[in-house]
This record gives sequence, structure tokens and C-alpha cells, in this order.
Amino acid sequence: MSGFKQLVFSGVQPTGNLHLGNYLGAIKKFVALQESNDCIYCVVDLHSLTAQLVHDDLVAQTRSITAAFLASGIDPKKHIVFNQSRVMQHAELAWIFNCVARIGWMNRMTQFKDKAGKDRENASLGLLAYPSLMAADILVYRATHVPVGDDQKQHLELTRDIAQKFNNDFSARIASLGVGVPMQIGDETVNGFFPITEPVIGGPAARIMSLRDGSKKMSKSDPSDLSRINLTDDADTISKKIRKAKTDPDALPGEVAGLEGRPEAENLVGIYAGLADMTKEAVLAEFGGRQFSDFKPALADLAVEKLAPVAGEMRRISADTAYIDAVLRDGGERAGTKAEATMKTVREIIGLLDN
Ligand code: AQP
Repeated sequence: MSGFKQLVFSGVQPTGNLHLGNYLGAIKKFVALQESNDCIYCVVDLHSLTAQLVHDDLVAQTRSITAAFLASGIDPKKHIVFNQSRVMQHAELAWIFNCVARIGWMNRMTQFKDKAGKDRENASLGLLAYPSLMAADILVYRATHVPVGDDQKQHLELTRDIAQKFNNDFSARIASLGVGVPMQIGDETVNGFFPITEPVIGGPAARIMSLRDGSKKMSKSDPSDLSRINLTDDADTISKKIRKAKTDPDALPGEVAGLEGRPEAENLVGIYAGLADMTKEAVLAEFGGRQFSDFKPALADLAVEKLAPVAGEMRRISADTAYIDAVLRDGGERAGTKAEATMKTVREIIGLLDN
């Protein structure tokens, strides 16, 4: 039971070309969820500074992610599409969450460990605090559901921990101001100001792996372009990348259990399932016993069929930067009004004078 109004929030960093992992793991879910929810989708430009402060093309990439949202079918009139830096309340709440969260929580984040590498002392403080800003992005709207890929699961758990600690630390103030909302925590019904957000993760494409190495996730920052399918790739490039994708010499198994220990095969089956809205079981029922020389062309045809319209629409929308900027401006204004309403109460709960 939760007294919070259902609201979906998610974000994508403008750190490079969007790939099939971003599309199947996140954006396709954004589109599906907008049918029956209020949704806020954000290009998280402040997050992109954590790994690289100076970007020559941050503006272009912010517009390009926005174009991908719109080309995929997100409706910016019914829902909200904007870039994070326009709504300064995200950064304000992130600061408060920096004081709620513990350094030990941040140090345990696997994405921080991966991205900081061996030279942790030299990573930006922003990279360490990244999950705190992500919690603020979500909770400044008191969003209840967050569609993401599997790699963001740990950050969402931290968002829940931050919300819970804030609700506990300020429980007396929340009660005396009468701003708590009832929600179920275990067997108890408690009043909290921030919801305990539900991740929306799952399906066959929650973690798409590199086409060159089935143990690494498909990523914008992989130096090999052959490792990923970009949303902007043309049909020939998509087919070539799938043809060259690493596989093993065996035929596809008839059942999912047979994919055990075959990460590259499992990945290609997952991609097919994600693109076709099928389960992996159904894909194997169709292709079990067939060689990759049969399966790869079928996968390439499907990928081209599904991605070409998005790429075409992205090109069309990208040419109209005035339209993209107007969408972001309008979305930023609407998001800002909602975020400020939350922050007014947060300041009151904490005791920050803003009259
Ligand atoms: N390989 C993936 N499979 C499924 N989902 C994925 N996502 C990312 N990679 C995969 C999901 O896409 C959304 C946007 O991700 P992001 O750009 O905000 O950050 P990221 O997770 O760090 O993505 P990348 O592509 O790997 O970027 P770089 O290389 O810059 O780190 C998120 O919901 C994410 O889960």
C-alpha cells in the first residue's frame, strides 16, 4: 500500500551515441509506460560531467538524446521531457542527500569502482556522489517507479536507502508539519515524505552485453564501435556488426537452460527477444537446433526493421534544433514547478529559511 500518486521518472546521460542496450533496457520501456502513467524523462546532463567535465559536444548530445526520446515515441506534451541542468532543484536536493547518505554507501557502488578504476583518489568527487544526484532526480518529483537497465539496480537500492533514512531522520518534523504520506514498510504502515521507489527492471533485454565480449555490458564508452549497435547505424552497419558478433561454434539450444555458460549466444537470443517482444523461450522454440549462420541474418533483419524507423525519425527531428530546444524549455518549466513544490516542503522539514 502506498498513498503516493504513481509517477514514472527516468534519465539518460548525454555521453555519446545511444545504443541498443539503452534502447531495449530503458527507452522502449519509457514508451510503454507512458500509455498508462504520468512520466518525466530527463536528459541528465549534470551526470555526464562526473566522468568528463569538458565536453566539446554536450549541447549536441543533449539534443540527440532528446531526439531519440521523441523519435522512439515519447509524447512531450502529455509527459515531461527536459534536461536536468534547467531545474536547479535537482542539485539542491542532491546536496541535502549528500548529507543524508554515508560515504561507505557510495564506496560500495560497483559502477563507481568500475569507472574510477585503480586510481580512485583521482576520480572526481562528483563520480562518487553520482547516486546521490540520481536519488535527487527521482525524489524531487517523489516518483514511485523508475524504468532502467539492470546496471542501475544498485543505484536504485541506494535511492531507497536515502529516502528511508530521510523519512526516519526527519520523522518528527514530517509528522508535526503533517506532510507524511502513508506507505507500507514490511508489516508496518508508516508516514514518510519520500516514496520508496520501485525499480522497473526485467525482461529479456535488461542487460545487453557487448557484441565482442559476452561478459561486458554494451556501453557507449567502449572504444570498439563493433561492440555495440548505435541507434543511428544504417542497415549495412547493423548487419555487419551482427555478422561479426562473437559466438561459439554450437547450434542454438532448444531451451533457455542450454544457454548456460554461453554468454554470447544468450546475448543474441536476448536481443532478438527484446526487439520482437518475445521471451527467450519463444525465440529458442523457433530457432533451437539452428546454426548462427541462420540465426544471425534473421536477427539482422529484425534489428533493421525495428531500428531503421527510429533512426530515420531521429535524423528528421535532429535537423530541427529549435523544436528540440522548445520541447526542453517547456518541459523544464513544467518540471521546475513540480520540483520547487517538493523543495519548499523539504526546506521546511529541514529548517532552511526561505520566506
Ligand atoms: N547494456 C545495457 N543493457 C540494458 N540497459 C542498459 N542501459 C545502459 N546500458 C545498458 C540503460 O540505459 C539507460 C541509460 O543509461 P545511461 O546513459 O544513463 O548510463 P549508463 O548506464 O552508464 O550507460 P552506458 O551506455 O554504459 O554509458 P557509459 O558508457 O557512458 O557508461 C539506463 O537505464 C541504463 O540502465
